[in-house]
Amino acid sequence: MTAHYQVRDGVAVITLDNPPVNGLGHATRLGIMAGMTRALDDDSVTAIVIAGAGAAFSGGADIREFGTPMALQEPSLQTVIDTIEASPKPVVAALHSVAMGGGLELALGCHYRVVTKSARIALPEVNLGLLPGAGGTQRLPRAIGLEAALNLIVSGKTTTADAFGHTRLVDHMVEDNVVDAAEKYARNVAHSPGVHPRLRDLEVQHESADAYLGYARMTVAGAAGLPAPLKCVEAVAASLKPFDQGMREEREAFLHLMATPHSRALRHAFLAERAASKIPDVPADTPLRTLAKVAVIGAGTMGGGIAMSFLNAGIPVTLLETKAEALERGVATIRRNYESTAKKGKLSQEQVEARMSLLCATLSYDDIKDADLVIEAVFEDMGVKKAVFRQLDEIMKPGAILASNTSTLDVDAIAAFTKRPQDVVGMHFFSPANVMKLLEVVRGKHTALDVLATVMALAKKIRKIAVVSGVCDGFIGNRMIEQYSRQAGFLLDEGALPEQVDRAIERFGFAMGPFRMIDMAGNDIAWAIRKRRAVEQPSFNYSKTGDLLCEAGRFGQKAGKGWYDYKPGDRMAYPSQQVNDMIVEHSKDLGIERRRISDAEIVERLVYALVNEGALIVEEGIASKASDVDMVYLSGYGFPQWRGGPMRHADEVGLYNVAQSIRRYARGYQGHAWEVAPLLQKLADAGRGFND
Ligand code: 3H9
Repeated sequence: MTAHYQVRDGVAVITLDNPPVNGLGHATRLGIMAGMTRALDDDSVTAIVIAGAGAAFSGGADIREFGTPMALQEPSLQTVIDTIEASPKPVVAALHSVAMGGGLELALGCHYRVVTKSARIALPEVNLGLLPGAGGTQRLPRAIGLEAALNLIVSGKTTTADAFGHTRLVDHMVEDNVVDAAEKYARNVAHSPGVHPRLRDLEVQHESADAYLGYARMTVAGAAGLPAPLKCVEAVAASLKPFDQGMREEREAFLHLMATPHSRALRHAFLAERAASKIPDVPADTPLRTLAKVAVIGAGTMGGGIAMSFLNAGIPVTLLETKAEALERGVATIRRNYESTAKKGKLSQEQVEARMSLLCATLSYDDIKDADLVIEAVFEDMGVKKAVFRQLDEIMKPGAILASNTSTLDVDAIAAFTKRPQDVVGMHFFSPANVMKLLEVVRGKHTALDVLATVMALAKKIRKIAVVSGVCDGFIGNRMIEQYSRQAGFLLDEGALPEQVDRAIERFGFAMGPFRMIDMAGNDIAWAIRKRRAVEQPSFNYSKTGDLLCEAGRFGQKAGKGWYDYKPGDRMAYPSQQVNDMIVEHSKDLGIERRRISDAEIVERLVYALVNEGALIVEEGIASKASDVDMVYLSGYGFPQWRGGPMRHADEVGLYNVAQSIRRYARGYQGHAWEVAPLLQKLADAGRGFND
């Protein structure tokens, strides 16, 4: 049963009970309807309360049902709400903890709402590329006013209920014990004369609705390519019309949005994020190791950023360096970062001090030996890592988790420097570590299951999106980006220029094209990787343009010149005549007659390079599922959210079509770089997708 029924002293209490968040799936909707029927048929019942069991009133419609026939199966949420609203016996919603999406819409259909002050209220459908589709766009403006409702619906943001104390959204506010309060409230209103209040009967008033809505339309028009925000505005605008007409317009827009690729991708991204925390062979009830004390080794950019991630979550950190000067510099940088956030008004001075007070700086390994977790963020060199891990193995207490922030080195080799490889794990933060959401958790051959479970739980605490990767060169993200960057280079050889490549992929939705990105990260870093690769894998070739660029000292933004020119104090990338001439000259040297390359080809080659490598990564078990690859790209590499990640995008295009394109590119310039990944081919042949 996903909804319980009980009668207490003349009040029927229908309790939603569909863990984890009482999603309003088909079984729950059936349960509510069954409860309503029983309550209406029972003469001893004078009023009805609808409440939620556990940690939520309701998180809304069951997202996992979307795209299946169950989503629209009767009784629909609409039918449930209509039944409640038409009930001759008063229905009181008891809202606690979370009332979101369809959950809030269900409550708005009740006659009264008793609410805990701290309940989190939202209509977040827009984040899923949707709009509230069970009357939210019509009833919320009637409850809290046009402007407030529009803001909530278009932003999808969560607000605590105390902000609505003075509105028709809340009939009675309580601190806690909401069900008791709702029962009491229900008894009081049970015998009120006349019909019970229905939000649908109110009119939406606004002094200058046309002007306001015109402004809102203009504002959301900037939400590039996304249809939902504008549809939200239109649906809320329809709340000025008669209720039933507004409901019809809302319904039509909801069904339209549900079928868009944007919504499919955003729903995928939502579920992929939750799925990433689940590791197939790590049971959900794996006991976690205690993590009370954390240490970070290395106070450089990475170590400082990692330390800040913990301080931001209220977790004390000991920061260790070998030289006093480097340690002082590291601590000063952390303080400066916080002070600058405070200057922007995003932190109070007290918060700055509170965070700094959790930071302890030391030059002695003795001060970290009883830490539960130590994260090494020292120079990316196996010799240096070896010295650190030998030392850690000697001094750290038994059971401590020893983590490396390496982005390129073999975690199994690092683990082998210790006598406790089961306690060693990779924690690959992305720079700036205090800002970037992605954390690749690198699972070594011997990493213990409870170490993985503990690190994944910790990631949630420090608000990172953790994805598990097996050990391979570059792990998931950088291994894939290498193929993408390779194609970007080959495109230059053939006829494109950096600004065209960047513009094409940015129009596709990437936050930043490959050349602007590498100018920011530093061309010298990629150069060093290519040099290493030339020794390890001589047959793995690249366009030489990147080397020519570095030989000219054009290392990127930090040098004031890279693929683009930069002006002091200005991060804007200006196309460089010198670089463009160098590229054209290089094509001539190769004997290539440059051709006009379409933006569509640029996008396909870059994105399919990711997809094909992603398929190999899934096939090899480096990622345990395709949606993990998507999460890496959505949270760490600026892949457009509304495309759901490279693998999801490939599913949308159709794997057959992706494989065909790859085969076509394999016949072109540097075609040896393309070979359809066996998993991609297998799924294409079976008419399936990566995420099916
Ligand atoms: C809608 O309502 C449409 C209607 O307008 C119209 C209908 C006709 N369904 O985030 P967490 C699961 S659209 C199913 O880690 P937290 C989630 O997958 C919906 N499952 O926890 C995860 O499962 P698992 C509008 C859901 O405490 C578990 O709950 N509503 C749903 O950090 C824990 O999730 C939304 O968009 C759902 N609706 O945050 C609300 N919600 O353990 C989206 C969550 O198996 N949800 N799950 O991995 C949220 O914002 C957060 O999950 C919430 C809890 C704040 C509720």
